[in-house]
Amino acid sequence: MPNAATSAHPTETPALDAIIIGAGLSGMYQLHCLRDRLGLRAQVLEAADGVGGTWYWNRYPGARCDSESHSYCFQFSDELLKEWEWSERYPQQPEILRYMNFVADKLDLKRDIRFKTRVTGAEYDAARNVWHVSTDDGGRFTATYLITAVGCLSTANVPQIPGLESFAGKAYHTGLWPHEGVDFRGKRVAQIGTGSTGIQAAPVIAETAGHLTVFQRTANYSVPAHNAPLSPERKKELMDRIEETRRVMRSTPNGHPFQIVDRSVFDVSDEERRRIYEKQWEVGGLQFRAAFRDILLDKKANDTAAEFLKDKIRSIVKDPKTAAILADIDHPYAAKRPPIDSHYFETFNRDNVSLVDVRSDPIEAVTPTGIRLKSGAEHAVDIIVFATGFDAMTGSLIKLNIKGRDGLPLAKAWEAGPRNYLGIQVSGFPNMFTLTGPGSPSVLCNMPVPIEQHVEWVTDCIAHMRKNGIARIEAKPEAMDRWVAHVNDAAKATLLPEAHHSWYLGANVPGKPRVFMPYAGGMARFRDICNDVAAKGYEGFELTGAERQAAAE
Ligand code: N01
Repeated sequence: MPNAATSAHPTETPALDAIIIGAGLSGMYQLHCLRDRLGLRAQVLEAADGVGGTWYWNRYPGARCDSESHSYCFQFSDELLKEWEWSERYPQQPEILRYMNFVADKLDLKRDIRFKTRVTGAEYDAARNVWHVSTDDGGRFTATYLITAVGCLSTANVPQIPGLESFAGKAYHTGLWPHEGVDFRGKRVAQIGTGSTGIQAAPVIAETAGHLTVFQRTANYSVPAHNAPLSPERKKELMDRIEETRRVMRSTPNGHPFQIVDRSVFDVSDEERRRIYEKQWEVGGLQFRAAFRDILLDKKANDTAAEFLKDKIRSIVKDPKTAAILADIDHPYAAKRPPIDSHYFETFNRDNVSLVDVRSDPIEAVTPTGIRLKSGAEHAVDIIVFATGFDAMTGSLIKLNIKGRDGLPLAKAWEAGPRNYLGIQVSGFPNMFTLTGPGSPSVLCNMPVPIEQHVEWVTDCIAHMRKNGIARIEAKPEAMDRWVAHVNDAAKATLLPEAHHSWYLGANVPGKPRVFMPYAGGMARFRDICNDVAAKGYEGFELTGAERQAAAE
């Protein structure tokens, strides 16, 4: 990277208005907004050879969205909504990838996306008020605005298990799945991890594997998805209710198309509560937690849901020892991202599936032939599937090697955990916007909703800057401090921090600071806060006019 203080740049005019890093949902929509609404010169840089982000990389068996298909798509355009038809209640990865290509083609986005181009560094040049971005193919780009659209769950977390490099079989991480697929037929497969991904993958792997051994460190709840094809009647109903769905999604704390019922767990009798949980179990999916308003707020209320779900595990899984390990859950229900499944617990009733508790007997090493536990027990396998999650929310941003004013690395600014304002801007990094960054509601929501909100807010902000001759926007340190405190308070008002092994806290990556990263105050509230900030002239941001900028140089 050029040193901002000393390097001479041949051209004084920035070649681009904006560089957007990533061509997932957020990068695609940001490009559309900046290019087609504001008329700016925007370029997307994308490491993959296609659009899709998460849905490009996560091609593991069983990969599908846990949001219902009609809500997991852009809402900003009726035309896009009406021209696309989902086939199932929960769309599979290939269908979502097709949808994203449909959107990219429809909006003619691909001509401004440079594929197979990985960003290796970005540095703010204070003298010229531009960002210089370098890429792995030797590319150099300069732009006024730097917008990261790298997703929250895109840096694979492969545990550094001693001996892994000696493994003679094949090892795969679910988030970096080979495009040609993996043939499990007749193979002995180890799956490490039982989060949302592992719970989706295990039943599908078990269908063809010779034997599947699931290595579970933290037992997890799951609710059946009850996935099914969408009938023509249901498709029509969803189409007729576009407006209503959109209204609900914008008003709920998590951006899903269902309301949380406004009643306490303790407003009803034990019998009535049981009946309600049974009904929610039949409805299936993430909606289970919406049965009462206090499930994620009050431990005693949560216990009722947790006990119901543990009972379900014990009733489904036939072997009592396996059932006991699966139901030995140490955190409140939904304090970790709650998985939903298609026959996950039933999978443990198959003859070719076994469960290993690596909480009581941890994995000690990978050997050339399999996995060895601390007790000395050996599990011979041909394939290891790491469903071990991601260096979430901060990993992909830090990896970009971003340097702000005076060469301050983002990694240094976030040494003790992420600090920003509204999840979108970091003091010391002017004109840089982090879409769905830590401190935003993002991962606690149905993602397209926070994505659209963040992109639209950034677009309005940039439009405001250009209209008013503002050269630079930067979060004030005190606004950032207040936001970080507010994010902490919002998390503490819930049971979310009680899941000590959660990636929300960075606990899944050794050495990562334990900071609750997403904003738990709810999407609707977040939207109001952001709108209010903008209405008050971007309160909490330092806005520098072009003249002041020139005088300062
Ligand atoms: O990852 P996770 P994921 N030894 O971090 C275990 C989203 N998603 O890929 O809990 C043994 O949740 C780890 O154990 P522990 C969704 O937001 C969305 O499943 O750390 N085990 C855990 O069991 C989700 O939350 C969809 O003790 C080890 C598992 O690996 C997020 O992605 C679909 C280990 C990791 O679970 C991440 O889910 C799927 C080790 N060394 C996922 N290291 C949609 O629907 C880790 N584990 C859109």
